[in-house]
Amino acid sequence: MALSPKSDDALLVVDPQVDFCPGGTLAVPGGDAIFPAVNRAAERLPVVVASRDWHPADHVSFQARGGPWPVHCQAGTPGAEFYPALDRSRLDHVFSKGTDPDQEAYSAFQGTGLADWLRGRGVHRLFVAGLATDYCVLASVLDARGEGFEVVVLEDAIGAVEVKPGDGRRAVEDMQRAGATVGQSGVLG
Ligand code: VGL
Ligand code: ZN
Repeated sequence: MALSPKSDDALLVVDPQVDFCPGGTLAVPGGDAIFPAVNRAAERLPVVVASRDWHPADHVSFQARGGPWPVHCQAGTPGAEFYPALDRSRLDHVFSKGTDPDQEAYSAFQGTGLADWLRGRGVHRLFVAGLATDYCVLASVLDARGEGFEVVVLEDAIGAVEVKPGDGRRAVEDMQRAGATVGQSGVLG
């Protein structure tokens, strides 16, 4: 498969937010290091969208409600903002997820209308970047495959939480098993 950009390509940047970067409440180690590759891909692809984790204060995934995570990406707070190194000028649309207090939503496709939006733009192949490899990137890639998109995961533009060591590698293997291709942002020229 030729990985050079085509007119029916898009880039999905999953949750490139302050709380998922060093200093944030749910930081991905080295999460801030993805942005040169993310911005490079965004410059080269004709359609660029981002998802954002956008939780209410009493979200079911928070430890106060018995969930696995500390408070993160609370809608409207500084931790939920896009990380400053992200070139937001390239974004055509932003999809908010996890907004229902009683429902977890790791995937950028869950309850957002993203699949129909992309089809409406004539997109067939989706490049995927963002945070975190082992949660929201994984879930988004699996849903993208389920929706029938070709998927290329940009390995230098993703980062894993690694609650357990090896979670990132296992997540990439799961994506490949689902039919995703893995490449580097450099393939885009
Ligand atoms: C995420 C954990 C909780 C993610 C979101 O964006 O990968 N991970 N909420
Ligand atoms: Zn979340």
